[in-house]
Formats: sequence, structure tokens, C-alpha cells
Amino acid sequence: MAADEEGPILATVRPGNLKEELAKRSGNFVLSFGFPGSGKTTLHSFLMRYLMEGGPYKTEVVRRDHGEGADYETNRMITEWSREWRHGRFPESTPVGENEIRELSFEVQPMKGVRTPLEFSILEMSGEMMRTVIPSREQKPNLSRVIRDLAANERLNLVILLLVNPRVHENDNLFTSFMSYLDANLGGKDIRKRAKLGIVISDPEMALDYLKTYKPEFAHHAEFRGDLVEEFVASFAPQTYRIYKEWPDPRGAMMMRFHVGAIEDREGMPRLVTPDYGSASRLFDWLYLQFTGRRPGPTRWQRMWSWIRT
Ligand SMILES: Nc1nc2c(ncn2[C@@H]2O[C@H](COP(=O)(O)OP(=O)(O)OP(=O)(O)O)[C@@H](O)[C@H]2O)c(=O)[nH]1
Ligand SMILES: [Mg+2]
Repeated sequence: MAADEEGPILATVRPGNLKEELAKRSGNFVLSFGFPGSGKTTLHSFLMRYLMEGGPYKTEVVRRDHGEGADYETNRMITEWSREWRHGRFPESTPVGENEIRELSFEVQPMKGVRTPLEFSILEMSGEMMRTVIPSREQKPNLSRVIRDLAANERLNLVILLLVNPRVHENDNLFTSFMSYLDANLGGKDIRKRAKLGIVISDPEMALDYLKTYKPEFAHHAEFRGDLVEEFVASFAPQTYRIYKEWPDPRGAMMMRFHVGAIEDREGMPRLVTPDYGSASRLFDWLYLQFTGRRPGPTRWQRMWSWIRT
């Protein structure tokens, strides 16, 4: 296939209207929350790339026909993401506006071992519409109805991913304002008892620079992983760290970096030169476990068998 030729996108169509539906829907949902530029679209598009091209899965995009051309737009977005990644380019920032919010659903079938298919949705939405949750002197905290409906819907299995943007200092303020907003607006129901929590640090190279700048004792570290991830959150987002530590079910809470591979600077723009699906695979394994209760792929027996044979 030529570099710019589009491969087929397998699709199943389910009817629905995004705004009306989210309040009533059941199923699995991932809500990525973070400032503009915190890497939500990068994570969504790279995870999609892993599931459709990089990993041992058969993945179909489930089209939800939300009417008014939204479906066509979703299509265009997926095609654009695939094309841009093929050239190593990061996705564009998501347009602002309620009408620009898109839901994307995937049906993922592992090809080996535990083959239970998983269907889950993600929400593509601009971070500009999330930062309004921070109260200011002029403005009460405010959040899109789409997010409120998602958080209030007890039939959904909800995973909240908090995307930490290593370029800004106010991540802690954003996430604690978000939790306070949910506490005040879900009729007394505690989102912590129902949802799972993932804290994800995008752009690990930038996070490492930041850590080294403010904590010289980390100057000798070459890679941002393991303990450094926890150190970063504990130091620069201490209240968010507490939320994570106090999550009612510790098995439903995780923290990770999101690394996409080796990056070069081309005329001031980052360019992915060697993709690395390690983070995408770890994230998907965790999501699969949260939603299905099992790990995808080879069972323990299959892993042991292949170990004996090698
Ligand atoms: N070098 C590098 N840059 C990254 C990485 N992840 C994200 N970026 C940069 O951050 C930019 C913003 O990422 P997005 O994924 O668009 O952020 P977003 O949260 O979707 O932003 P909004 O849609 O505006 O809310 C990307 O275009 C990249 O330039 C990374 O791992 N490495
Ligand atoms: Mg975006």
C-alpha cells in the first residue's frame, strides 16, 4: 500500500444521539481530562493506531450515527490521524465547541489467549472546555453537560484519565477543581466509588527536563519512568497524588507515562521517527483489565508453555 493510500476502516453502525444518549447509555467509557496540549488527542490517536496496526488485535471502529454530519466528521478525523501518524506528525489540537465533541467507539478482539472482545468509547473534546472547571473571581466553575452526563450515569463503567501536561504548573488546580465539581454536582454520589482512575503524564522528555530543573537530585537520570513518574506527580501535583493514593479501590487506580517513541525536532515541530507501542500496550492492558476483569492476550499457561519451549 502506498504511504498515503487509506486502508479500509471496518465499521459497525449503532444509532444514537451523543448528547441525549450519554445520560442513558451503558457500557465502557474512557474520559480523558486535561489542559489544552496535555496530550489527550495524542493518546487517543496513538492508542487507536496501536489497536488497529501495532498490536495483536482485530479492531473495528464502531460508528455511532449521531446525525448532522457528525459521523462523517468522525470518519474524517480517524483518517486524518492515521495519515498524520504515518508521517510521524502529532495530531492537531481539537476544535473548541460543544458541536465539535466526538465520541469514538472501538470493538477490540485479542488475537491470542483471552479473546473476550472489548467494546469501549472515548471522548474527543478540547481542553479549553475543561479548564472552565477552575473557579475564578469572575466565573463560577462550569463544565460541559456531556461530561456531567457521563459522570452521573451509573450504568457506565467509567475510567477517568487525568492527563498531566508537563508544560504547565496548574495541573493540580485543574484536577482538584474537577473532583470538587463532581462532588458538588452528582447529587452526593461519590465518583471515586464507581470510576477507575488513571494518571497519565504525556511528553515524558519534557517531564524529565522539568523534574531536573526543579529537583537537581534527579539530574543523572536519563529516562522518565518507574519511580520518577510517581515522584513527578507527588512533587508537582501533590493534591492529585493524594486523590490517587486514597482511591477507594487501589486496583482501580494507576499512574504511568505515555511514551510514543523516539522524537526528533524538525523545524521546531516534534516528529516521531521510531514509534514505540510500550505505553499504548500497557495502557490498553490496564483498560482491558478494568473493563473485563481479565488481562488480554496469552493466558498464564500459554506464557509458561512458550517459555518452556524456548
Ligand atoms: N515531543 C513530544 N510532544 C508531545 C508529546 N505528546 C504530546 N506532544 C505535543 O503536545 C501537543 C499537544 O497534544 P494534543 O494531543 O493535541 O493535546 P490535547 O490535550 O488533545 O489538546 P486540546 O485538543 O487542545 O485540548 C502535540 O501536538 C505535540 O506537539 C510527546 O510525547 N512528545
Ligand atoms: Mg485534543
